[in-house]
Amino acid sequence: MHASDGAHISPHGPLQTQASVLYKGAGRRSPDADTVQLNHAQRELTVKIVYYGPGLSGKTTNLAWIHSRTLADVRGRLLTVETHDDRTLFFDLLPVFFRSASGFKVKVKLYTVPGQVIHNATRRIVLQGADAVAFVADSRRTAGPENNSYWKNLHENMRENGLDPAQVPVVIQFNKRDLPDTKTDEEMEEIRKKGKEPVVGAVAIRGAGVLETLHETLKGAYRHMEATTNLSRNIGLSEEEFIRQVFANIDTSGTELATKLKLGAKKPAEGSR
Ligand SMILES: Nc1nc2c(ncn2[C@@H]2O[C@H](COP(=O)(O)OP(=O)(O)OP(=O)(O)O)[C@@H](O)[C@H]2O)c(=O)[nH]1
Ligand SMILES: [Mg+2]
Repeated sequence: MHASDGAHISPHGPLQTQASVLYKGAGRRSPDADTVQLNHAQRELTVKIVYYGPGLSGKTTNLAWIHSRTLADVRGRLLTVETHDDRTLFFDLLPVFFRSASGFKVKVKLYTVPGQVIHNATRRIVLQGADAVAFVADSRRTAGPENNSYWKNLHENMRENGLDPAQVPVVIQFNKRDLPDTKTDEEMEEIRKKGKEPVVGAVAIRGAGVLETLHETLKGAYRHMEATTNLSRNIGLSEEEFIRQVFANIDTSGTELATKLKLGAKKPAEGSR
């Protein structure tokens, strides 16, 4: 378990329960629907962000850090479904809510996929309807082939779900930069220049780069939703307000993002470690 107040569904519980949680939480859209989940009648917008990547790259660690820094009254519980040795079995889910100035309830749902090879079907289901993806890679040189294989796997699963890899924004996080024999900053810069994806370096166990990755991913999600649904006109939500409202509820103190967004320090989240 990564979060003190997170719900833990036992992997040994009744299968029925696990399956219904999985499908209710992750499969909220039909597989081929690449449309933003906007409910005008209920004045609700749901934004789905998926942390994807190889096993043990640090996806759950990213979510646990965000959870520990998010004010308790705007976040839901960190739901984790994992094995005894802390491997994600189905997914982790952290919901964060705010109300826009125009009166829409905005739910940002952060999911992780299970990285173990055998769980590909689950990865594909959790990826359904993603508005943006944070691809968490291990920076160590030895992890290169694994990162490449999961990068391909991400694109295959996007296509399987009717998501166009050219349209869905992806942010690349190179995590575990505290370990020896990692890609150099220059190599990361090369990757940044070659591709269209933002690239963020991270040490997720210390929180370094975690909020920066979230920020880039949310920006990508907003722009994608704006292009398909015109949120600014339809619900009066600008990119500036979207980003400001999310980070108004997260303690960014001591992170590079605080300087970037010129945010003041906030109270740490209740129950944060
Ligand atoms: N040294 C170091 N270890 C890290 C870092 N981030 C995560 N870890 C460790 O890597 C291990 C795996 O982290 P998780 O967050 O569980 O990885 P995951 O990607 O969710 O793994 P799966 O659920 O199996 O897909 C844990 O022991 C973490 O403490 C980091 O930045 N540096
Ligand atoms: Mg995990």
